[in-house]
Amino acid sequence: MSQSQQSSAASQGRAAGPQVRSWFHAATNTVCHLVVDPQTRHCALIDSVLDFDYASGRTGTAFADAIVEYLRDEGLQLDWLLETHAHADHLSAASYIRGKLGGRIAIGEHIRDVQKVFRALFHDEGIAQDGRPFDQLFADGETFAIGELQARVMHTPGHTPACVVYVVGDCAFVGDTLFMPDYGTARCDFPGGDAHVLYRSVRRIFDLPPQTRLYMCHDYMPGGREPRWVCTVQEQREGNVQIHDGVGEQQFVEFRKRRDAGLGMPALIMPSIQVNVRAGRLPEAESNGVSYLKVPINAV
Ligand SMILES: N[C@@H](CCC(=O)N[C@@H](CS)C(=O)NCC(=O)O)C(=O)O
Ligand SMILES: [Fe+2]
Repeated sequence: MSQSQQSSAASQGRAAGPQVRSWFHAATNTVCHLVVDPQTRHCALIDSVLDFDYASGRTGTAFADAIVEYLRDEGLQLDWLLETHAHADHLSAASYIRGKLGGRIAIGEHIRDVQKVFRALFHDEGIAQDGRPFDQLFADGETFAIGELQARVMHTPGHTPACVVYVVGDCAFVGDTLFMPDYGTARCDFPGGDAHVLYRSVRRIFDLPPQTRLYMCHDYMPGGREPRWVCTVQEQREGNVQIHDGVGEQQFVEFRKRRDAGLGMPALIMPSIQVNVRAGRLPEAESNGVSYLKVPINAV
């Protein structure tokens, strides 16, 4: 079975649990996951992507529309549009998709801290500091329902202060904490990022049952291999090139700092942040009806 299509409890011969279908957004190496309760046909969509051509300032909905069409064709009821964090490398399509299908947009409660930082950096009072316009903010350990499935939120800071992992049955959607074992972990040099903190968050993920299926939010296809985005806790603990069980906190932090020092900023960081702290909405249109994004000059 191609990972580029889907993996499901049924196709893995497991008892009824979440069914997962994933879409890979090649332009930003992002993976968007749909979690379905097979009993009720209710579902949650995690980390959706709005197409964006920076040079022309044009947004596009081809990627999101394919997902909307799939949900409609399958007769699925979208309960949640979940974000694992305020992404720095792509625009969220959560607001756009909510407009088509309904559902509630949710993120970790520490998004408030992230909003504060970027409200100041972008000098933009249109960015709230109280979590608006997200529909729901989740605390560590909080649970919520996707149909009859129970989902649990784990606060996993390090890459950003607001990162969360969503655990649903024997699946966990890890956002940007871990990547596939042959690539490693997320960078920790964004505002509020911290490699020590990421190490501890990853160790909490490693404490999940060894056969838990971890779904990544990105894949950078090391060595030019095909995109992949799911593996078990055990595979990560045994083989993650940056943070397997044999790697201690200090060793990891030294590695991460060295690597982060050599990384350029993501191409879409400026537009992404301004849109994603607004739950995927564009800044309010100005008096001519056009929405604008800012670039702070020599401020980062
Ligand atoms: N070249 C990519 C960079 C993407 C990037 O920085 N990804 C973040 C996640 S938002 C990361 O953690 N990368 C880890 C690494 O490359 O070590 C872009 O421009 O979008
Ligand atoms: Fe990220």
